[in-house]
Amino acid sequence: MRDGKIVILTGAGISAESGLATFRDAGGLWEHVRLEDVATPEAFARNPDTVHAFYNMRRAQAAAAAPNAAHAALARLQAAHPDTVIVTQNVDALHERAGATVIHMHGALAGALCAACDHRWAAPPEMDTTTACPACQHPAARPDVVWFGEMPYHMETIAGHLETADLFVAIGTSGQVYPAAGFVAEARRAGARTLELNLAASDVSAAFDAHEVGPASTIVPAWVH
Ligand code: BV8
Repeated sequence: MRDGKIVILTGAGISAESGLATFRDAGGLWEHVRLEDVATPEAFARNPDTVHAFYNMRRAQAAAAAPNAAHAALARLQAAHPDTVIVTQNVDALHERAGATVIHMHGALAGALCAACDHRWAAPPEMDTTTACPACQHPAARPDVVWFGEMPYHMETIAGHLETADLFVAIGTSGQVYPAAGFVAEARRAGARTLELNLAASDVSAAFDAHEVGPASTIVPAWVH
């Protein structure tokens, strides 16, 4: 399959069959905890222990998970067509562990960030309010993930890729979180064809030219073949 430059956006659905809970499906993360209590800077300022516990749990689950056939298929596609860009909203490392190079627009569980001096380092398996920054020793370490109300990472780079995409593909995302949910509109404006690979209709399905419905570990390898 040769579609010119392909830009792919993945969400929690691509990791669901690796055993990692999505956010908004039945049994999802937001059924057990309010995003306002664990995924905003205000929540971290208010109750860092609760936020650290949430990300420690997710870091452990992500470390115990394995990439599935969908992650492997995207890594194969990128190896065959190195101009393929994969932007992920996910904070797990399953794309990298399948051999792909990805842009983590919402950060990564593997990263720690110092809220005092902006130093970044590899997160320990468990973080808490005694985890000090190795550069400035300030105990203000936080997970290096993008919370609601914070600017996602690499937005200019991503905008450049959306401008030059021939095909934009969204995989395993509900299209409810911006600015990622707006990428399909940006790609269309730039003249790209658009394809959604998802288990169910998303909030932005109408914006896509084509759709494949099914579990990612089945429909992504079939699409990549
Ligand atoms: C910002 C990291 C501004 C942490 C996350 C308009 C424009 C801009 C912003 C906004 C806007 N309107 C509202 C906002 C604010 C907000 C927002 O979008 N709110 C929503 C709730 C309305 N956006 C923000 O705050 C963003 N920041 O805009 O900053 C700014 C400007 C200037 C200066 C400073 C700031 C930041 C958003 C990032 C928040 N962080 N995560 C963490 O992971 O804990 S977002 C969170 O939701 C996850 O990261 C996830 O990536 C993201 C999206 O969820 P999905 O990945 O789509 O997962 P979901 O469960 O929803 O859906 C799963 C899908 O998979 C489903 O469709 C399902 O059918 C499918 N599926 C399930 N199983 C399978 C499957 N598909 C295939 N196979 C399967 N087996």
